[in-house]
Amino acid sequence: MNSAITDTEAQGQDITAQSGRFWVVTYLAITGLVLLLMMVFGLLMRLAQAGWLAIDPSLFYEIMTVHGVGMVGIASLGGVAVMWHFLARYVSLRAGVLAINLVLFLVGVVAMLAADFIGGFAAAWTFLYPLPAVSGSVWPAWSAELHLFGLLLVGVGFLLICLEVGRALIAEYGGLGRALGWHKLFFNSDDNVPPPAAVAAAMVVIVDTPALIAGAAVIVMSLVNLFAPTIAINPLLAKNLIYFFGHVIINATIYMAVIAVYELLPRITGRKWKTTRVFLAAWTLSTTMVLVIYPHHLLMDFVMPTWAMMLGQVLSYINSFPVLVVTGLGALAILHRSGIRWDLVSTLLFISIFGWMAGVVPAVIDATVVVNSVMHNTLWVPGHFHFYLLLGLLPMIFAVMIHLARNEDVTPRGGDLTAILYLLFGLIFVIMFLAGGWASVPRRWAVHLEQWQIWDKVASVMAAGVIVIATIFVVMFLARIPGMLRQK
Ligand code: HEM
Ligand SMILES: [Cu+2]
Repeated sequence: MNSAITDTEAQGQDITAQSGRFWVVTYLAITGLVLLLMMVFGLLMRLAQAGWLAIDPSLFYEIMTVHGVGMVGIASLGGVAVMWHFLARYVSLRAGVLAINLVLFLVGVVAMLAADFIGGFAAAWTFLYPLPAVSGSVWPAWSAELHLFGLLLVGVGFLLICLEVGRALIAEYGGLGRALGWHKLFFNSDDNVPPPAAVAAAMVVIVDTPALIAGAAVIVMSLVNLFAPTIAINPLLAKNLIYFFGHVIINATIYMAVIAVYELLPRITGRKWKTTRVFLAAWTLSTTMVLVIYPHHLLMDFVMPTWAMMLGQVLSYINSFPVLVVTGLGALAILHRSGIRWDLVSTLLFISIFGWMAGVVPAVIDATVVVNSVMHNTLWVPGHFHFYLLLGLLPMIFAVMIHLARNEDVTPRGGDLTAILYLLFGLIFVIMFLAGGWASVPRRWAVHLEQWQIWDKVASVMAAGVIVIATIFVVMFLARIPGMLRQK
């Protein structure tokens, strides 16, 4: 780092750090509130499927669209907040980008809410071509246009974040390869070795930038098709672009949020999370693989080239393991004989590692062609991704919220029972999805047969439990905001 910082520079950095903190807190507050709202929407869907609540099917699909795109969007916003908060200690980030992204995000969200709830757009967060334009007059073209336009704004905002984080990493480490620690990995050089937070951020920049560009490209193509229906798109190309975008974006949310594990467990236990060569190799491997395994979403598209499918299946098996293993083993190594006294933050972090690891198992099972031909489009799919998002990603974000609410003081203060209740409710909730999938209950159906509803009913009760506990976490955070902002 630069040792000759002048007073004005130092002052400038201090102000940047302060405004960075303001935006991170704002991001997390919005994340908490939107998460709760989207969870309630999820509960409404589950209640409708259980037969306990009458919802018009077209409203169900509107809610499903809002819940899907809303959760993915807010997971990204929360992930950015976590990444930014910790990364800002190592590289110099310009907080103004957070403000610009937030404006684009909020305008985009308002556009999508209007398009879906007023215009009736309900083509799911995957907006698969040509559905937006061919709704069988369920929704007018303007609502599809407005929704896609809103999504485009949100994507552009996140692209700006990626560019800024990429710029800061390059400025500090001299290149994205060096931010991934390649000089240490390949040449065993100990020169300015990036901390785990920077390695994860570099991976996110590398994978999210092309994903967001692919997403923007296919959104613009769909918009052109909506305005000029004679201009058609190759549907297979559209599907590839959409799933490349969607797959990478949702995966990257965890790669941002896991920085909380790398930063907080060491502070709690007083031990360092070292950037070893094994750690670096794992992150480099996952960086490349996460980009090429998206065809596991197209395993039933027989027109896809066979090699792409084989790549999708085989690399899906391997993809998650490197980072999962270094994170899981790294956490165990840090915890082993550390004399840790469990409390809310550490328990949430531990749950998050479990939820992420365990949630990957049903995902990998589904990425197998013979299984996929049975499980494709069943509730198995929401089963696996709710597993690692609800029990992997969210606990990481909640842990950071509570950590900030406690003024970053890591003295154990109890509260682990609340976290365990969250795990319990969440686990049974996702198991109900998996059980439905096991019995071949289709996903994305507003109306369920009576014999499926037992799982829907149990899931509804558990979802209510999850919402209560999540509300406690969010309120703990919101209540402490004035104190957080007053702090240096
Ligand atoms: C209390 C918590 C939650 C409840 C009750 C809930 C409920 C639901 C339900 C009922 C569906 C539709 C399943 C179907 O029949 O196909 C769904 C879909 C979905 N959920 Fe959740 N969910 C919750 C949390 C989350 C979280 C935390 C995320 C991500 C961070 C998430 C992301 C999604 C996505 C992406 C879809 C797919 C929508 C689609 O098929 O287009 N959910 N959720
Ligand atoms: Cu995927």
